[in-house]
Amino acid sequence: MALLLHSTPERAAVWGRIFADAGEVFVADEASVSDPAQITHLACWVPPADLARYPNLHTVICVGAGTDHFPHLPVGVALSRTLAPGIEAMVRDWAVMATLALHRDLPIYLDQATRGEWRTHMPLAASARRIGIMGMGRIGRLAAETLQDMGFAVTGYSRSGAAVPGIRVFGADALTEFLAGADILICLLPLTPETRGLMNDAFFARLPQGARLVQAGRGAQLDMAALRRALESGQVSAAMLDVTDPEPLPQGHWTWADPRVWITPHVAAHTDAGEGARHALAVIRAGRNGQPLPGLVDRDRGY
Ligand code: NDP
Ligand code: OXD
Repeated sequence: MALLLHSTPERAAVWGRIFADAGEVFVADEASVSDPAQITHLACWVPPADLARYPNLHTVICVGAGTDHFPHLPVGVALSRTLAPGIEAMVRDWAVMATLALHRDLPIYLDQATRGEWRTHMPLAASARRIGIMGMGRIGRLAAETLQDMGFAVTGYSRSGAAVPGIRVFGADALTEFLAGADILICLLPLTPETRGLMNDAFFARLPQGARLVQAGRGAQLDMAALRRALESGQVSAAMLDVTDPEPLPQGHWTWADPRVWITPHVAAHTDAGEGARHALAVIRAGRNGQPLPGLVDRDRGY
């Protein structure tokens, strides 16, 4: 039984030390695999091309939270998404940063600054701004708590509508009602067949006029042409995007030059190497003890 890491030498060095301390067998890269039959676990962000090379592979561990880029794992191979706690905190920080920037009209002021224009726009108190968070999972719940503590009026939306203490959560059948109350919409959804292309013309039409968008889920959830139309009509007034489709977003894409849209290059979170390795150890041990795998992805549900 051995874990193969498909990552950078720097990360492999950290994982190697943690696995050595734990007495687990660790292979730092594909070139170091002497016996492919020994590999039972693979940890990676992007999987290596030829998984069939490892006949005894039974568990793949995604070192990121989103696993939409693992659609074709061999039947019988379990998929675990990392539960590294630093990811949740980092995406929460990015979402709060983007929300505050939109709440306090930063895109307008940055645009005015390019012309040296001193013009004020009436600021709103946090309590007067309704924040709607799509995706009330590990990250969405943390963002919701933080924004609520800052005084914003926060609601959530999830597939199940499962209760979150102190926050009204709408279920998948109440999207229209949820969107109608989202002055700033934050997307923290996984990419699944249901969420692909979700943010389209009809979707934007259900938001309050002039709504603002914070997108840290996955690029393919957002129809960029629909966003452009919503910006032109004033239905959406500004957007901050950390994820795009495609990534990297090509030079010359209209969003780069549009002062209402601010883009960061998928940097909301980065998995800490040590936290990633400790999650992998927890997966190995749970499997060995016949316990549920931490972070197990439901392949039918898609997250
Ligand atoms: P979780 O699996 O913990 O939570 C997912 C949430 O989305 C759940 O609340 C789930 O509902 C909800 N959901 C799923 N499908 C639907 C649907 N069709 N309609 C409504 N709600 C739905 O995921 P995380 O919070 O850990 O991460 C969420 C996503 O954030 C990742 O999948 C990834 O795409 C993105 N991400 C982006 C990063 C970045 O750097 N930009 C970094 C990390 C993550 P329910 O509660 O009912 O199951
Ligand atoms: C992601 C991540 O899922 O960085 O985007 O974890």
